[in-house]
Amino acid sequence: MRIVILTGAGISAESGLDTFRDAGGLWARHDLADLATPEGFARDPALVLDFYNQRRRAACAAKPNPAHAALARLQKDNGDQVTLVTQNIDDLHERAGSDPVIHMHGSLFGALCGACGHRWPAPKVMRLADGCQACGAGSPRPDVVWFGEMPHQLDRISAALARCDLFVAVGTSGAVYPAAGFVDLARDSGAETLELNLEPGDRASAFDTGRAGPASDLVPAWVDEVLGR
Ligand code: BV8
Ligand code: ZN
Repeated sequence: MRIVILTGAGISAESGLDTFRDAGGLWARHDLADLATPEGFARDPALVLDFYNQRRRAACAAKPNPAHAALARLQKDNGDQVTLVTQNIDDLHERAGSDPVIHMHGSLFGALCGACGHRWPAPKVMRLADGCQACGAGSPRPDVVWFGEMPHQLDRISAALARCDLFVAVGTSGAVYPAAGFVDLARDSGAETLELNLEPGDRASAFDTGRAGPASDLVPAWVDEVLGR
């Protein structure tokens, strides 16, 4: 059975990482226009670098939780039948043993030069003064996808959605596109769709089935079911 899994910030919540739209979440405390758009970065690059330095520090201090571990187990037992796509920019899926992980919105652990497109591993703390290693231009940015920017590997994701038998969304509010539309692509290609979330997301009605609860309970139980089939 070919499975596509899409994870969001909710899968890392029990590892202590902030979500965006829950009470007290990142977008409740910050204006996403200042921190997660190219315009915001152009206006105040130091503010944006600091925001991502803080999140990189938090991600390094966090540990994968049983939900990450269960998805890694599923991937190990099912090889190329499982396509894991994450909207998250932390590395908890990798640290739980998942491989490959499609980071459609980029990663905290990558740096990108806006001038020449060069990419390199991000230092723990990114500073404005650290120019690009290839062209020397100033203000390199985190290699993440901001609002208005093209997410990564969409053709690979769409191809997997077009031929999957099951699409599972874990811990995502379904508020941001094109990720929020993946359930429609999966359903249109005849796949079964399942939402695992603390509470129903914005696209809950588009899923065949929804289970409510914390990811660290729901995901291991669901993986046991799939592996037991
Ligand atoms: C683009 C990276 C052009 C940076 C992020 C229609 C089509 C296409 C685009 C648009 C469109 N309509 C509007 C747009 C523009 C925009 C958009 O969608 N805006 C929204 C606000 C309306 N989209 C874009 O700009 C995208 N690019 O459109 O390019 C294009 C067009 C078509 C096709 C291709 C390209 C780029 C968007 C990417 C922005 N970058 N993050 C960073 O991390 O700083 S967005 C960020 O928020 C995440 O990456 C994620 O994508 C998004 C949603 O976050 P979630 O992960 O879902 O987290 P959230 O807090 O919202 O929800 C948490 C969930 O977890 C909740 O449901 C909660 O109940 C649950 N939960 C909590 N605790 C637990 C739990 N679940 C289980 N267990 C728990 N313990
Ligand atoms: Zn450069």
